[in-house]
Amino acid sequence: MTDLAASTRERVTRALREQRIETASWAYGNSGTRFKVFPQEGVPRDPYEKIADAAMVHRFTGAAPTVSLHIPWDRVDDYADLAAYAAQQGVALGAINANVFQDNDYRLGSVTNPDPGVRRKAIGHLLECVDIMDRTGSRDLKLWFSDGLNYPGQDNIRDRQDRLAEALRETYDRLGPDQRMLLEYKLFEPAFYVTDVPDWGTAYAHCLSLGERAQVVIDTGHHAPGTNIEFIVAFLLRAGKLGGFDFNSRFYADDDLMVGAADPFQLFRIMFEIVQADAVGPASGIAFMLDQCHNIEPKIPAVIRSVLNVQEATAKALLVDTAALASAQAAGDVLGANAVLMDAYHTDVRPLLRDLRADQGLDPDPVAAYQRSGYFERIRTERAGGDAAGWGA
Ligand code: PSV
Ligand code: MN
Repeated sequence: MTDLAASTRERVTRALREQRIETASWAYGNSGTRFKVFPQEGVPRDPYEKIADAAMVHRFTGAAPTVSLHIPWDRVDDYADLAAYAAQQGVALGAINANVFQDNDYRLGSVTNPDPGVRRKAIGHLLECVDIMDRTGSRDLKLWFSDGLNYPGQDNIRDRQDRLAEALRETYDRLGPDQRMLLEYKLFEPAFYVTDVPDWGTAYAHCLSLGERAQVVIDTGHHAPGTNIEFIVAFLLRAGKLGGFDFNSRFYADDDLMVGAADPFQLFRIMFEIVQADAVGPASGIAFMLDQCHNIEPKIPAVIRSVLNVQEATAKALLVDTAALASAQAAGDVLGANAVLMDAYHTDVRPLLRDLRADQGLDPDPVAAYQRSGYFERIRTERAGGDAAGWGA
């Protein structure tokens, strides 16, 4: 990277120092597919141990200072104590993810269920999550609904939208002045015919009518193949409605694999939209979260790898020569404009990131440093007894 101008280097590293990536508590627990969960050694047995693992990711990357919780998987008696433990470990608690998809009552939906009693129960859980946010100091309530239909005629699509709007309204009105609601969409699964929040347009329309503290979250795995995700990013940024990302990568559906693994170029294009809006740093209010499961690979190094993948895509996006791009665009120079973007994408930013880490007092190679640290050998022994955390705990 010796050929980078000092001013470019300075600009890029300044932005990268600001970048914050939130890891997910469930990424540290056992996970799998509906076919098999392969248990791993050293997996956390409770939310405290998940936080200890998240703290290791931050210790080696310097870029992952918060961890998202999932209720009820991360339910504890004393959330203030959990927050204090996190602070002691050098991290903070991030978004609270509600879960209205795992109770038997939710077979026909949660907040859109035809039964008002089930709807009340689901809304009660959403409100409980806001109570928890008050105690953890979390800013964001992240909502994903599995609600939907499998068969035409199963329920009234419009009525379900009304029920959804009512539930969102009641929850939104309970938020404190510094709290936000992030509404996630997903094309399909578990519902196959209709999903009640299937796409960004539906999420956006609900957020628009709720108010400014309701924003859309883009889970990169929740689209049809071929969807242009960076268009969605650009649109929501322009509308001031992009609340955050759930990063992961997918080959087919909601694969929840390491971000940047399947299509690093897509991640670069997404981050370029963020860079153009000057939205990399925390002042933008955009939560850059990971929503991944590591079913066959070791979990902590996989989360570290994911953080590094986001950093690499961001560094490349920051390297785009925006002046050259603007003049090529203004001149209608199609090939020239595309070449400016591709030049940045093809730059090897790993030396720059290694230098940045050395400047920050970090090991230039976080995965290797983690592997040398002896942490895994310690947790594999210490956590040998007890029940490993997983999707249901
Ligand atoms: C299910 O698709 C999901 O991955 C959603 O994306 C949520 O964010 C996450 O689970 C946790 O509830
Ligand atoms: Mn998600």
